[in-house]
Parts: sequence; C-alpha cells; structure tokens
Amino acid sequence: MYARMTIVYVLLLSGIQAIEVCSDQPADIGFLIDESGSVGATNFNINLDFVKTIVNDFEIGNSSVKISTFAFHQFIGDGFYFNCCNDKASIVSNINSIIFKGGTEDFAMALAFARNNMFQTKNGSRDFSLKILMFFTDGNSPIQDGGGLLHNLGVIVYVVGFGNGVDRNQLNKIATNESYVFMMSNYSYSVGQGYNDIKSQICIDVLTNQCDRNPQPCRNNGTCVGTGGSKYTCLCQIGYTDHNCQTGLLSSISIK
Ligand SMILES: *[C@@H]1O[C@H](CO)[C@@H](O)[C@H](O)[C@H]1NC(C)=O
Ligand SMILES: *[C@@H]1O[C@H](CO)[C@@H](O)[C@H](O)[C@H]1NC(C)=O
Ligand SMILES: *[C@@H]1O[C@H](CO)[C@@H](O)[C@H](O)[C@H]1NC(C)=O
Ligand SMILES: *[C@@H]1O[C@H](CO)[C@@H](O)[C@H](O)[C@H]1NC(C)=O
Ligand SMILES: CC(=O)N[C@H]1CO[C@H](CO)[C@@H](O)[C@@H]1O
Repeated sequence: MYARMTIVYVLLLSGIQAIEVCSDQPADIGFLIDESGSVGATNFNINLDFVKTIVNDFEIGNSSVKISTFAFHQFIGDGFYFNCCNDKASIVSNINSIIFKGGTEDFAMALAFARNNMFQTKNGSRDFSLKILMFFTDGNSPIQDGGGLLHNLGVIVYVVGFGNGVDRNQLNKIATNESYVFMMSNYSYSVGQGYNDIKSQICIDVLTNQCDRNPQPCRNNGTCVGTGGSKYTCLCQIGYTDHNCQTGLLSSISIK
C-alpha cells in the first residue's frame, strides 16, 4: 500500500498521467458502436481507434480489464465477447475484423443485446468484475426504459454522443446519469481531449469501492466487504454461495 501511494505521488509530481494505478483492476468494458449510415465508415473507424487506445492504455487480462465490442445498426453487427481473448494483440485483431455496415439505428435492440448477451457470464463477463458499457451514437431512436435494466444489473453506462443529431434527453436516460453523457462535437475531439475525459472517469470508477455502489454487487442479503480499488468480497447468508451469493444451495432440490 505504501509503495503504491509513493508511485502515485511520484507520477503526480512528474506530471505523468497516473493511468497505471487504475489499470490493474478487474473491469469488463463493453463497447456498442453505432454503425448507421450517417456515421460513415471513416468516423466509425475513428471510434474503433478509440477502443484500440483503451486496449493499449489499460492492463488486459483475466484478473484486470477485459474488452467486448459490437457494432450495431438496426441489428447487431460484427463484434466479439469478453471471452474472445486475454491479450492486447488478439483483441486488436478482433477489432480490425469489425466491418462497417450502415443502416439505421435501434437503441432498444442494442441495449437488450448488452443486457442479455454481452454482460452474461456464459459470454465471458466475470461475476467479480466492475462492468462498464460504452454506448457510442450520432443519432436517436425510440427507447422504453433507457438503460434502466442495465443499471439494475450494476452496469455503469457511459454514453458518447456525436454531433447535433442526438437527443440529449434520450442519452441521459441511457447513461447511468447525466454526468456519464460525453458530448463530442467532432470525431477528432473524441480521440483527443474527449478520450482523456472518459479515461479519467473510467479510472475513478475502477478505483471506487463497489460496495458503495447502488446496487452493491452481493445478492440475497450478502454483506459486501471492499478489498481495495473496485475489488470486493461477499459474505453470504447461510444457504447461498458463489462470488456474489447469487446461487442458492437448495435451489436444485425440488420439493414434491
Ligand atoms: C484466462 O482464463 C481463460 C479461461 O479461464 C484461460 O483459458 C486462459 O488460459 C487464462 N489466461 C491467462 C493468461 O491466465
Ligand atoms: C452520477 O453518478 C455518480 C456515481 O454514482 C455520482 O458520483 C455522481 O454524483 C452522479 N452525478 C449526478 C449528476 O447525479
Ligand atoms: C472539435 O470540437 C472541439 C470541442 O467541441 C472544438 O474545440 C474544436 O474546435 C472542434 N474542431 C473542429 C475541427 O471542428
Ligand atoms: C433479505 O432481507 C430482507 C429484509 O430483512 C428480507 O425480507 C428478505 O427475505 C431477505 N432475503 C433473503 C434471500 O434472505
Ligand atoms: C459466444 C457465445 O457464448 N454466445 C452466446 C451469448 O449469449 C447468447 C444468449 O444467451 C447465446 O445465445 C450465445 O450463444
């Protein structure tokens, strides 16, 4: 602990961004990137560059950051799940295989995909990790509950909105709250200062004790104990087990 604080202090003094202190935390960072016609292939590829910069800047691995990325239009396009890979080169290679498709956009469909597929454990999301969704769009589309169901799952939802075609009220509903909406007036800003703003917020989130979040991660009245950064342990009530006390020990016994 003392050594780490010293490192942070030295980095701050030298003016180097202290990014390394947050990159060793377990976080599943998922991207949903609008590939509708108005975005265009060039800007879409700039958004993929944003993802590659995140991959470059964070420690990637089973006990640190994992990445999933899907393009969406009125359907889900190309992409890969968190269980795709554990090293930077393989993730970048998967990002490079995502091809722009065009079309219109359907936010409700895309958010349902994040909830039902991307952040599911069977697709590689880890039950001990912080969960972050990055939702990129330049447009608007009817939504019902916004990001509500994702927020209930404990996913922190960042929205990155481009240009004047977005509906700010809609973006506010999708995001965890208004301060998680990052507006970009152009694509070069999003890979410059805009990128730095988002990276700083990710670092704040991965260094925040998950037990202080609402909802906290322990289910079935388990007690959440922070163990440093975003790491935590759940002390389960009798009858429950697994990392988040999500599994009932008696649930497989059927009473006849
Ligand atoms: C990460 O976890 C996967 C699945 O459990 C395993 O196959 C892989 O070898 C692990 N990689 C490292 C670097 O530990
Ligand atoms: C947004 O949520 C974060 C994390 O829960 C909280 O710290 C912040 O105060 C909230 N901001 C607003 C404007 O509600
Ligand atoms: C891009 O957006 C930023 C922030 O809104 C602005 O300061 C900058 O002048 C814009 N650049 C161009 C080329 O429009
Ligand atoms: C959790 O606690 C609440 C309030 O004490 C209680 O109503 C509920 O039944 C408990 N749930 C479990 C799964 O123990
Ligand atoms: C690759 C993979 O495991 N995909 C699964 C993700 O989750 C959905 C919904 O449960 C499954 O249908 C996929 O097969």
